[in-house]
Amino acid sequence: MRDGATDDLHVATACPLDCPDACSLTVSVRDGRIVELDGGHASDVTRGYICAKVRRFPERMYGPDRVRYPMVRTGRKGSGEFSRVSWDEALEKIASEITRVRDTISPEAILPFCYGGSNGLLTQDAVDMVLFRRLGASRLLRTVCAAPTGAANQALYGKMPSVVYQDYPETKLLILWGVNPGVSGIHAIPYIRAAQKNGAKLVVIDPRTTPQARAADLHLAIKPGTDVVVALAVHRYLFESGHADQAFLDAHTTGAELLRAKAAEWTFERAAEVAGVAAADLQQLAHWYAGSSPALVRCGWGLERNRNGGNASLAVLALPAVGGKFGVRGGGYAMSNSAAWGFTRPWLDAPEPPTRAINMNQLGEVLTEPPSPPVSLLFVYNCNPAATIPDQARVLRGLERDDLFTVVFEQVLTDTVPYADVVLPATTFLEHYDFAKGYGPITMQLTQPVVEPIGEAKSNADVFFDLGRRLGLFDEEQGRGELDSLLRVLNDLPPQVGSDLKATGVARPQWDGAPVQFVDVFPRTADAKVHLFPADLDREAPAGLYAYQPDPASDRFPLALISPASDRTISSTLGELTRPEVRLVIHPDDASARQIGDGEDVRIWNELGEVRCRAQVGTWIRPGTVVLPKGLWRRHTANGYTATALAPATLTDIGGGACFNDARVQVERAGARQQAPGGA
Ligand SMILES: Nc1nc2c(c(=O)[nH]1)N[C@H]1C(S)=C(S)[C@@H](COP(=O)(O)OP(=O)(O)OC[C@H]3O[C@@H](n4cnc5c(=O)[nH]c(N)nc54)[C@H](O)[C@@H]3O)O[C@H]1N2
Ligand SMILES: Nc1nc2c(c(=O)[nH]1)N[C@H]1C(S)=C(S)[C@@H](COP(=O)(O)OP(=O)(O)OC[C@H]3O[C@@H](n4cnc5c(=O)[nH]c(N)nc54)[C@H](O)[C@@H]3O)O[C@H]1N2
Ligand SMILES: [Mo]
Repeated sequence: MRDGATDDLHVATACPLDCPDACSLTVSVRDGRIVELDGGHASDVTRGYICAKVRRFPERMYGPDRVRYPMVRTGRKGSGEFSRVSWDEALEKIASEITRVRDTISPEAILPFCYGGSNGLLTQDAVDMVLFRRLGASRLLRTVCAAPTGAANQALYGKMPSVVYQDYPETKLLILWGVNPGVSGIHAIPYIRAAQKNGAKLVVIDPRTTPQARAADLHLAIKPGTDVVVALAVHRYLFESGHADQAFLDAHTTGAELLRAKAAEWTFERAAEVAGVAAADLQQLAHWYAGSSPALVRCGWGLERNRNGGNASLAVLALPAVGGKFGVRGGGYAMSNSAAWGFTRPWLDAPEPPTRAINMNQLGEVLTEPPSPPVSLLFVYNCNPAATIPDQARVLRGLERDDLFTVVFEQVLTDTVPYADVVLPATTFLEHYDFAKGYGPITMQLTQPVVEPIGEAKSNADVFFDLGRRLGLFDEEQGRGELDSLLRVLNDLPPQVGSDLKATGVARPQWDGAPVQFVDVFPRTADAKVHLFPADLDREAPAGLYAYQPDPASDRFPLALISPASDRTISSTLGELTRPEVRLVIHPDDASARQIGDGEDVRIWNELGEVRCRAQVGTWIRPGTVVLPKGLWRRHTANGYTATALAPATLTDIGGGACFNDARVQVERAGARQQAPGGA
């Protein structure tokens, strides 16, 4: 479409970044350059507006931190000294290193390392995965996020599609549990407000007083990691007060009696003591939940990132089954809808080899205490592990290893790039094709290139295809890169989805994108029942199902540190843009006990590391808990370490997930300021 007045070109596309909303976009282009990015109307929920950070995406594309051409390392690892080479030289070097490691050590000494850069169907688990499978590389367990909630949702319901934003206004009780949509999925907010306007009560369960908590009828500012006992106290009430839906339990579930037995010990008083809230508030929550229909639990990811995260997710997601909340529009649960489409990836035509699996949360340990065979070649793409993986100091030590060959395929000069032996420039979603699949709203949209690639940047599909051919793993039959992959995916998608995407750029599932649970969609477990006490998870969890493992706080490290999503970045993506100074949020009681005033320099530390920045004293965090944002870059703190330096590399009880919100720390005044913080 051309704009008569300015002659700008307006291109419709979609945002595939790691956020539930998957916004449709309108991008304005002038003389081959993007001049504006705004919301589109193709998706049902974008409604013409987008978040402030993605609006700034052109600054990222054209900015000074952009990787524009391939480079090889010339200085020591971490120094960031590189010289420019051609694509041919860079790929030949990588191919020869892959061959060397494969032939002289083991194919399993190669580890592809990728996560959430783009959640699209083309940029991940496509050509890249075929290449690494054919090589026989180690497999990566992609557990840094959503592993516990995913395992719980899978075991209970086989990841049945869940309630979408559009149906929130139908509910009478909305519980936002460990989720902060005002930051992490902003298009939910108008629907939450509509629900409240329609008379719904709002409950927020979060250690922070988020804006949604402020607007809530009830805010439970629980201690991090105690969600499992809060949910079990509600279960106990439902079972013991006659509010469990016995007919539903008999017809549609297994294991209800075992869950009931686990919940029995959690009286409101006991659970309140563990969670650090008033018993009367727990009772209020239970009464409202028992008495409301439709009632909706919107489960987020804040509650999964601790030692009890898997059991917490199970207990929370099991509530609508016990309470009988399914079968009505606006009732049930809302969790990730990433699996809602229900198709696997037929274009992934290389079977998964039975090679070694490495949990990505343990990268630091894997690199510094090498297993046999060691990881000798690390191929990083769609991920920024130097900033986002737990135990940052150890990850960085591992990346410094001289006998490790590291490839970083990136859009910008992230904190991981300085550790690369070879850097490859990647296109962004405004320069390549992709499929944007939301995990809040259930839509799929075509992402298309809006401008020519910047510098010599190339798409994942093109680069992995080229590399595979150099290694003799691909021939012409696998196509020639991105466009062939695009067509392959379009043809392999379910027919209606593929043809809708071709015709309009957007597809919705058959129930028009807004399924009612137990009316339009049902559990996708083998027997179509809800498994309230899944035996395999019971064996996996160290203390068994629905167990609470106590708070690890000690006299040395008495404070819990959490690092929730911020409105400045998506994980660490966009962290290169200027942002306000980063501060540690601390409650006035904790601050005054340490003689810390607002704005003073502090040192936050534990046995894994230390972070230095300034304090922000505020009552919007419960006493005993402190907050740093997720997704910081090393330049954002005074000493170059972030919250991930304090996050333990221990795993969650279920799913092998990351424990970002399970850090225990001490905080003290840092005295005179040594060094100004980076950023703006
Ligand atoms: N702007 C923005 N949007 C994002 C992202 C981003 O980085 N920035 N990240 C995207 C990604 S990758 C994800 S996974 C999602 C995450 O989306 P959310 O789940 O909303 O993200 P978080 O901020 O990690 O956690 C939500 C809330 O949980 C609270 N919390 C922390 N610990 C606990 C606990 O033990 N129990 C309870 N009940 N609450 C707790 C935090 O205070 C926070 O307010 O957001 C996506 N959207
Ligand atoms: N302290 C703390 N840390 C956390 C969390 C927390 O709660 N607290 N939460 C975690 C969560 S929820 C998540 S999901 C992880 C995410 O952690 P990561 O997977 O590391 O995600 P990002 O930080 O977004 O980094 C993605 C990188 O991929 C690149 N990229 C994007 N698209 C492409 C592409 O098409 N090709 C290539 N080659 N590269 C591309 C981007 O430029 C970006 O640098 O972070 C985790 N880190
Ligand atoms: Mo995430």
